[in-house]
Amino acid sequence: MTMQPPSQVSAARALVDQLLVCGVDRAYCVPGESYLSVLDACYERGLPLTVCRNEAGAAMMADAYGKATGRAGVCFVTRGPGAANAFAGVHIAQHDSTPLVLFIGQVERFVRERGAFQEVDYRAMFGGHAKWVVEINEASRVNELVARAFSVACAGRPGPVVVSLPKDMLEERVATRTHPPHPVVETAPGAAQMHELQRLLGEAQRPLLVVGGARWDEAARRALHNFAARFDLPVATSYRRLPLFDALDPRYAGDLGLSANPALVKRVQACDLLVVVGGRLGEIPSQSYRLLDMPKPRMTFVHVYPQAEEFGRAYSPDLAICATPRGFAAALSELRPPREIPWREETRAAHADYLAFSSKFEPSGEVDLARVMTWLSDTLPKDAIICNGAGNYAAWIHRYYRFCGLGTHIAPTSATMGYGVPAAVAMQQLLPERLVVSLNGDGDFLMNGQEFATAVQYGLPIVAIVCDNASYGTIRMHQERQFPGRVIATDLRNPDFAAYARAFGGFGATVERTSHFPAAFAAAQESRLPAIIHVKMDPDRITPTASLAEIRRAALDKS
Ligand SMILES: Cc1ncc(C[n+]2csc(CCOP(=O)(O)OP(=O)(O)O)c2C)c(N)n1
Repeated sequence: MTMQPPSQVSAARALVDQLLVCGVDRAYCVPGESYLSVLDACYERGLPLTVCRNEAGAAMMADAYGKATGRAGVCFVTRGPGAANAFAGVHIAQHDSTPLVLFIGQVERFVRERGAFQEVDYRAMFGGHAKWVVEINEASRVNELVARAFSVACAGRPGPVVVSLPKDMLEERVATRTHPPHPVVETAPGAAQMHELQRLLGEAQRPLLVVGGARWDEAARRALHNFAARFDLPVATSYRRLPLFDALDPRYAGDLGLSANPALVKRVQACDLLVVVGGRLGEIPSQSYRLLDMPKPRMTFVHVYPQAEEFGRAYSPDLAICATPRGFAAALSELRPPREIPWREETRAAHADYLAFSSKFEPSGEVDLARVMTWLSDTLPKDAIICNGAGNYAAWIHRYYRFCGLGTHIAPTSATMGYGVPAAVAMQQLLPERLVVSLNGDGDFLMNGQEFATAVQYGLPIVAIVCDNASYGTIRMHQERQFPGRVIATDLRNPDFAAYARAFGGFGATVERTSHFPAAFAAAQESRLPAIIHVKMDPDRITPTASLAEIRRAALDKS
């Protein structure tokens, strides 16, 4: 049989063909003259693009897509300023272990190294952030290198890959064939390691599991729940990985993130076997590296992670298992619980502590975010998706919202402001039948609030809630702790966010009392438009537990 000679197409067209082979069904972009030929190839091949208002928004949408699907999110931006704007998304994807491929139009090859218009060395720019940065200089290698970009982004610990595309290279005609997509390999634990884990569980009196990281799917999550049920193990979730374990499962012990329940922190410190599955136990879940002794925790420490380089980075494990969450979860059914489980009461107490912490209301102003969050948690469908960025307002989500399904919370572990709106846009477009709610601080919202226009453009009825305390509240809190009373650069004079929504063609409502929130939310949903609910908060209610005045007083007393 003779092989058909490959046909001649532009490298841009070869690239888009390769994307389709790699399973890409949407890309997020801000157009640029540097990669017009790729846009045209998308036009020709029917690859859907979501056109955004800022490359930061586009890259965050691609990250949210990657988080929700486990497949690489794809973003196209122009050189120089476009790439600079997209940087935030690459940073998030690195910290969150999200597979993401960022394509950047680059200057022509024949002007490289002259400091040509918007020329940037992307290896230098993204080198410390991306898993791989490649500039494709040979049109004939587009298929090979694009296929590899997806492989690298998804392998082991997933992360971002940056592909630079010189404009003239994209326009060259080449005879190429698409490459088969690389398989994404699940690594499974060895029999000896599972045997050792079985032994450790047999000896434990007070074990505790912490789940985190990426690369989970429904089957792995279910297998983990079954394992926890058979062993009656208490399970905590790592920072911003709350949906990995059902909050209402009787074994859920709570969220080991920012402002974690002090009872949970104590419980982790007092356990005799700590099994961390999928996550890194980074600075936030390790409570600023004060949770455990370094480098060797006092308890027996088992770390399950998909990339061996991570072991011992902060904490030395007694048992290191290099496996993906799916590979590990699939092996859990082999383990047998002891005939008598000594920690049953401890598991009941852990869940009771969680329930008590997440239902205790502190004093508040006219708007009580604890009650708003509880109302949302009790009222929204269990598969509603909550997206947020960073700010103290998020502490109420972590504490009061009870997540009960994979992918129901999409938020950056890098605590990057401005993520909540683009993430919600991406989620609503990906999953049109689901209710998607974006939670934002006032400072947070205006970092990428322009993507509300994208929601309007594509008819995506997200409900964006803006928690307006007229300040960069988190920083004001830190300011009061460190420099009490010396307020600078943290006050904000805000627009009317409901009017902002209407000006964009959406629905807007303002809420100044807790009791008005449900009606505003219902009206937002009934409008079937992208909506903003402007929630006016008391600036003094800065955390779920302490007011600014209390924080200032405590700081003054100390000084
Ligand atoms: C992109 C980005 N810039 C700056 C910060 C530092 N930062 C963390 S929280 C915060 C203030 C957030 O204010 P706001 O969104 O109004 O929420 P609040 O804390 O008032 O609830 C800032 C500036 C950050 N995390 N991300």
